[in-house]
Amino acid sequence: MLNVLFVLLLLKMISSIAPLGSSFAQAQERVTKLTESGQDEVINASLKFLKEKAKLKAKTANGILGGAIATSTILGVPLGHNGSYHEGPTFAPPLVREAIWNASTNSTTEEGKNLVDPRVFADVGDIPIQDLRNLGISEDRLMNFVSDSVKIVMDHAPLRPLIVGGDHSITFPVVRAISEKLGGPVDILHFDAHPDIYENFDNNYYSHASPFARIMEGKYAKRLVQVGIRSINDAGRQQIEKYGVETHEMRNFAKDRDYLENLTLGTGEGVKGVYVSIDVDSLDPGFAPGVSHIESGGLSFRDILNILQNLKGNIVGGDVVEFNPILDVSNRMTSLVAAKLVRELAAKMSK
Ligand SMILES: [Mn+2]
Repeated sequence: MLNVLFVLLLLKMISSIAPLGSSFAQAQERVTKLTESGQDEVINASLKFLKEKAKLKAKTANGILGGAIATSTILGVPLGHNGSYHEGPTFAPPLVREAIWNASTNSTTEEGKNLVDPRVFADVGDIPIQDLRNLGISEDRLMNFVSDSVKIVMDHAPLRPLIVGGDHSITFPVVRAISEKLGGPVDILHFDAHPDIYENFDNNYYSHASPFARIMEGKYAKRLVQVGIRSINDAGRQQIEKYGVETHEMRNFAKDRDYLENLTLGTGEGVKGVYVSIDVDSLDPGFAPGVSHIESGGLSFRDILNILQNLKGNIVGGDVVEFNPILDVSNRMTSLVAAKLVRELAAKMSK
């Protein structure tokens, strides 16, 4: 009797996917449709969850002492599978968050902003990248989900997105979202050992070695100012030439320092603001050993802060990416370094 019931149940399941008599191709198509509509439900639920959190944070930021103009808002994007060497950055956001708040230091930034002030700093949590990958989501839909999540943060003034990655591939869907939302390009200040501007790397359109090619070809940025670059080949130089990128190589840093410490960005015609993207490997590995691509001869922490703190411009968003906790040293030094980058960028963004 149980066997009969089991066979009946199995027949019902099969017929719900592929009605008897239909071809295998039809059945496959049906499964794809069912899967995609199921994914849609999960995506919509995730975006709704994010929306409710952003709504609450915006209310809090607006609710005291006349509110804020810009509240830097952490959005964790734990995506590491577009890395070409290690996937560890997928584990970074919770560790960075812990390092922001642990008792190793107080909550006041260098220039005196207090991160416990809800007008300065908010956090809307991490988005469920791995959950969606477990459901078989396509790469295009996953990157669209990242963009849609950023737009939801921006829907809730005064919140402005400060992305904690993740590998560098996420900068493309983030900047695309910001540019689409603001209705024009941004200028980008980009700290990195690498220009990340390959037209094609490993045949992965979304490779972490290509986000700035995607951004420039999509015209989501006008000026791209790169600092800390010290690993660049002929293909990279051709791309930099093609897109008119302002690349400041590390070998010329002593000469370029004055210029970089007096930057004004985001003022060109039609430009909607400044985006700051910080790859942790822009720092010399002596300052930040927990990264996937160790490249000696980099910036000091103070070099980055001198450029960032003196920057003039309306910062509409930013990211800190490529911290790899799996390769960090045992006292978690790099998580504290990445956390301080987030804290100081948050202080700079907020107003
Ligand atoms: Mn890099």
